[in-house]
Amino acid sequence: MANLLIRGGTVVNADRAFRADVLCQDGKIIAVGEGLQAPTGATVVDAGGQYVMPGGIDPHTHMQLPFMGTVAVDDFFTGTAAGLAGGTTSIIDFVIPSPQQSLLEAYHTWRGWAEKSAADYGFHVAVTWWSEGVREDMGTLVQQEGINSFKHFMAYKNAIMCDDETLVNSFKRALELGAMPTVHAENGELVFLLQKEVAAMGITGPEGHPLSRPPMVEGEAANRAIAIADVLGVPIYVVHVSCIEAAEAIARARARGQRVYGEVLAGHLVLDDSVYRHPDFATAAAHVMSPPFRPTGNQEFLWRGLQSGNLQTTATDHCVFCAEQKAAGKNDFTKIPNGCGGIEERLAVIWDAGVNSGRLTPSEFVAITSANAAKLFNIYPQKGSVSVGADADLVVWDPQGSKTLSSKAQHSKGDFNIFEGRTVRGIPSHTVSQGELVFVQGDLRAVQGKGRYIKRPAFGPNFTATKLRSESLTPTPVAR
Ligand code: DUC
Ligand code: ZN
Ligand code: ZN
Repeated sequence: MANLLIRGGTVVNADRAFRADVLCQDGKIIAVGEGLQAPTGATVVDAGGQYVMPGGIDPHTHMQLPFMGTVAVDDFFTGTAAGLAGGTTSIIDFVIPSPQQSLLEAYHTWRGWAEKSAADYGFHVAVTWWSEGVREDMGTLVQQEGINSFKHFMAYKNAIMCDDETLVNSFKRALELGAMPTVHAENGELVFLLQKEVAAMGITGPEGHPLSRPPMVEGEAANRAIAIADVLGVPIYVVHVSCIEAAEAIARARARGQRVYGEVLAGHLVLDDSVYRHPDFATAAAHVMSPPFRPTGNQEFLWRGLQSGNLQTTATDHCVFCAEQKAAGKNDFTKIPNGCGGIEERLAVIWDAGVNSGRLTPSEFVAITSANAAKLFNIYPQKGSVSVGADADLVVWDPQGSKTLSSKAQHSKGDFNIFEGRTVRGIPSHTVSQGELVFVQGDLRAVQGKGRYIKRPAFGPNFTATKLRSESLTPTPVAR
């Protein structure tokens, strides 16, 4: 494989930023330092005036997800290609078995679908039901297949929702295996009830969606999942934290010393719930995702969470449905397929609203878009770091470049862009995946099938607070 030298930029890692050239060979970074010589035949990228950062990791995507009677339109190729165009070089997607389906069978199905991926990928596996077989499959997935995180949907009653019994059994098993439980925190029983109550009020349009999923529905589930994890002594990662109630639950638990982590979506940072009151059904429906966009005030609280370190990662929940699919809920908002895009826009939106506004330093940006996800899902520093020996997954970031985001120019197959019309300053000029240029000044060179499955090892013995917990709970029999 040819060499690639990125010359004259400022390397930004999560811990520091410094002037250095970066030399890549055979898919790895082999040197980082000033004044590096280009080997014969090397491709040289001039990064003068630009930042050289680890490629983004989106730890939450749903490519070609079969969901709510349809299938998300971005497959593993188009979705990851869109990511590369935006500087994201790895994703962690979700295997979601149907209730009663074997986890391993579902895992192999998703592995097959993902073979067309243009960027490196991994999977969280959802636990949607419980049995001895599920317990065994979790072991096989961790010990043989490189899975170290399991997802639990606390919403979507009568479909993929976990009850408390399943949460408890699965969290306990994850603890035994050194795997991270993650939750979609919404109380599915409350959503089920509120959907009927909102319909009974005569509200059938997309404006009913946020009414049926208010912030406390998320806050309750986050608190419950965190409490269960605390009793069992297992760390927990809460996906798409969208509101003050859930962010506060995480902050409180962390202040008590619990290992709780939270993820925020780019959309939840910059959009509010007014989108659901848009007079055009297609526009309002295009924003239907769960949890919904929240009233003004929540967004600033999420930024504060990222600034303080109480929330650690950013993602997109990239799960794209077109207008024709969203139209299934024309007369009933509960039938609108839930999901929005964003994998191509995430880095630019967060840079523009986060770094340009002074909320985040460039290093903090790298932490929340790449390094923290790599650390939390145990692939650091292979991913998430510009350092010798790391994978050569990089983005050369032009802080002066700007563009106006639009569905017309996006690489996703979706027909809508939730960031439509937003002008961002700070965009990728080049994306490097496995040491190869895959995006150059607007020219996308994604290759179908080039992405690799990245195994993620189980966490080590100090992963949990179990020891402390079990000591404090050591029962002392009462002599009678
Ligand atoms: N939320 C969505 O909006 N789409 C996919 C799954 C989810 O939890
Ligand atoms: Zn979710
Ligand atoms: Zn999701």
